[in-house]
Amino acid sequence: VRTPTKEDRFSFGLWTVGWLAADPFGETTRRPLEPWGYVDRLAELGAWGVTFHDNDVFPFDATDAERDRIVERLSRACRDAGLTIEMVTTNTFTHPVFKDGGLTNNDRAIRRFGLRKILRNVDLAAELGATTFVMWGGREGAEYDSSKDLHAAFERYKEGLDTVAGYIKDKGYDLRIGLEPKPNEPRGDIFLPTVGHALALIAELDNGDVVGLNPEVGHEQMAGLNYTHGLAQALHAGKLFHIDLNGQKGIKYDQDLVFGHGDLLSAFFTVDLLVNGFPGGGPVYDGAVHFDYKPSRTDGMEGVWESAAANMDMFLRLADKARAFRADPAVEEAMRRSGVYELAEPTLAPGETVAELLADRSAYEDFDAQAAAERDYHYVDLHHKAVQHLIG
Ligand code: 3MF
Ligand code: MG
Ligand code: MG
Ligand code: MG
Repeated sequence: VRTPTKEDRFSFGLWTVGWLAADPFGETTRRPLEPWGYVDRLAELGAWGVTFHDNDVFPFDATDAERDRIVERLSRACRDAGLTIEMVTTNTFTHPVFKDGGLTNNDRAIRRFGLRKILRNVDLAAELGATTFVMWGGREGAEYDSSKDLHAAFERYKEGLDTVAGYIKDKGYDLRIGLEPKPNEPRGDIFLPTVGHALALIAELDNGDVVGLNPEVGHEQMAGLNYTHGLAQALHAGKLFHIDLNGQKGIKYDQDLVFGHGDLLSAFFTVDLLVNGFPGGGPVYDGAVHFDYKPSRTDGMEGVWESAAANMDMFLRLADKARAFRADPAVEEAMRRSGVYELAEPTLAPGETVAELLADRSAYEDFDAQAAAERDYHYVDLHHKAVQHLIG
């Protein structure tokens, strides 16, 4: 497998390689570097971009002067290393002021503060040339159903998103918002738990044209859902703006394993969709290949770089295999036999009206459902060919 290059558009959150491995039961196991201390090594490994939360870079209570100095230092380091700051996001979850959320906090003054923190960071994102602004509302949620007027919570979420999106448009920033769904953790229940929930709220926004999604592998899988299907529906809606790739083993806490180190078969089909697109054509993802993983607590600093490289290696290996899978004539034939290409043909003939469908006796009255039910779709054989390509 070749080594990654800038053309692969791999990017990493500073909070990924920079995770010091404190968990709810244990202290940190690694020592921090300065934010710019991660940049050179990522570039050497073949990354193209970096992303960060405001407070991955400067403290929550930094003065404006401090903030400017630190941001300038980071942006210079990125420029020198040839790395693009492609996405910026806001931390509205760590400080205790956000313990009941930012945009949906019961406390109005905190909601106004949260909105201001996000808007400040929109300006910073635009200034640094980022094109995606992720919003993960990790504290927007509840443990107790008695604690929230849920209708009001969705109204306030909508108000907050519309305010941020409207600001981006008024300023003429070349920036789009990517909402990041997650079902739980840290809240018992987080609002916008899945891709589908987020798409539904986006459709209700006044400024929804600049609002889309940043789905994360582990987050959909924590809800027991199929990540590739989530990506596909976001693409179908024209809303797949950004992705968080990582690994997860089933319905449990957010593991943030290396991409492909959780559900490998699912990762194969995710990469198949990202690099090959839909079999019958359709929208293709053209954004960054962004990793949101955590180097394991049991790894030291060398392990951090090994695991960062493993994410890119995994993606490249799966991309090779997915391309070989689709290019294999036996697979093409199996897909044909399974009817995969037939689904792209509209069910009604071009220009056909419902009245004409109702008048078509062959579609119903004369249709032999018993005979049609005899069709063997051979899906297992097709899937086995995919698994054969995957394991080589
Ligand atoms: C939490 C996450 C977040 C988001 C980030 C924005 C801390 O489970 O995945 O990472 O990805 O806030 O991208
Ligand atoms: Mg996550
Ligand atoms: Mg995760
Ligand atoms: Mg994430």
